[in-house]
Amino acid sequence: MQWIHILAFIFAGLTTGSNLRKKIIIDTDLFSDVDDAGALLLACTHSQADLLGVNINYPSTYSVLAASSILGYYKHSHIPIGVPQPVTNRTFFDSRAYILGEYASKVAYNWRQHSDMPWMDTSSAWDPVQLYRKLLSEQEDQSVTIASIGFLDNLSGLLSSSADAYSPLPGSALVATKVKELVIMGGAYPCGHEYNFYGYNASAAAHVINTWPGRMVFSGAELGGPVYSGARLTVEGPIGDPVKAAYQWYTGYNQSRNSWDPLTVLYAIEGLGRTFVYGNEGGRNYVYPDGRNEWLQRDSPHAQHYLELAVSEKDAGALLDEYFVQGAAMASGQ
Ligand SMILES: *[C@@H]1O[C@H](CO)[C@@H](O)[C@H](O)[C@H]1NC(C)=O
Ligand SMILES: *[C@@H]1O[C@H](CO)[C@@H](O)[C@H](O)[C@H]1NC(C)=O
Ligand SMILES: *[C@@H]1O[C@H](CO)[C@@H](O)[C@H](O)[C@H]1NC(C)=O
Ligand SMILES: CC(=O)N[C@H]1CO[C@H](CO)[C@@H](O)[C@@H]1O
Repeated sequence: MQWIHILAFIFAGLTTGSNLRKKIIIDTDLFSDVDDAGALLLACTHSQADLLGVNINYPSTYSVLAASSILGYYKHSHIPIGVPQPVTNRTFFDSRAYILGEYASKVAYNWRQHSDMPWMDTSSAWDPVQLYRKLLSEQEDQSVTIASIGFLDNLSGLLSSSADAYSPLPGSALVATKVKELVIMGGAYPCGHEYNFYGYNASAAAHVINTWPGRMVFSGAELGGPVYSGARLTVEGPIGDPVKAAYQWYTGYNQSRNSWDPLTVLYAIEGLGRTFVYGNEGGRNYVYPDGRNEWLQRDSPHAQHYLELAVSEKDAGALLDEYFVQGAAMASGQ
């Protein structure tokens, strides 16, 4: 695995402080799975990422506060966070396997000194659609990458939005003008029935995927499912790191987790690089009303792709682990 270390260091060195950094907005549930926390670690610490904002798409107080604590810990407290109101106080409980542990409330509370939201008070969070409209309107045309690693409701709201103080463009035109690429963890390829599309509001998923006026790249269940990461962070990560703690609470010490979301964000930041290839030639994704999806051999006005790994599953997991451990070490000043 030595080449991975060397590569990651070269990459980090070459790109630090460069203006090649990708402008990224993350739309995350940060609730039932810990891989969203790994994805946020990447987005905050990867030298090629310029995080503009984070929208939460699961309406839990703890998801918002956990995001605020994590961003604050990684010195990104200036990054705005959006959530649809009203929020509930729901927490995750693993009623399927009774193995996975809840982490969002614990990260939110124990790192609350890093958050700029008062404990249990999310009233300063943005409305997600307004936040999208503000952030997009401030950026150059075709410059923003959105990484969707949860439910699609906020993005559906963005597409349906009207002109406002931020932009005279309706949502769809604003997206077509400002967004370079929408990267989505959801669905399965070439076809399947995956949670992010059916689990919350399948109509919102269908609306976004079937009508998005620009380029889309998909990361399916089969991409990140067999790639495991996180164990090294729980062993080697600095003691005060919130994402290390989140993985420890969720999976346990030296245990790994599937890498759906961090792989998706890695693609959003680095593009294909050495890690990914496109799995399709032409065609487009289609989402049915029940959240099933299928790759249709039908032309699309904007390029659509789904991702496959260009490296082994083991090497992809090792690369993520390397980024987690390096990013966490850097953030703690080690
Ligand atoms: C969530 O908990 C806080 C603090 O206990 C309480 O003030 C608030 O009303 C609760 N929110 C809901 C929706 O129950
Ligand atoms: C589901 O999404 C659709 C499309 O965005 C929206 O019209 C509808 O109100 C949403 N339903 C719920 C229950 O949020
Ligand atoms: C972590 O787990 C790996 C294998 O799963 C093992 O080789 C290693 O010794 C463990 N490390 C610690 C510190 O427990
Ligand atoms: C499910 C969900 O959270 N959807 C929301 C996305 O954002 C818009 C406005 O910001 C809300 O009205 C939706 O309810």
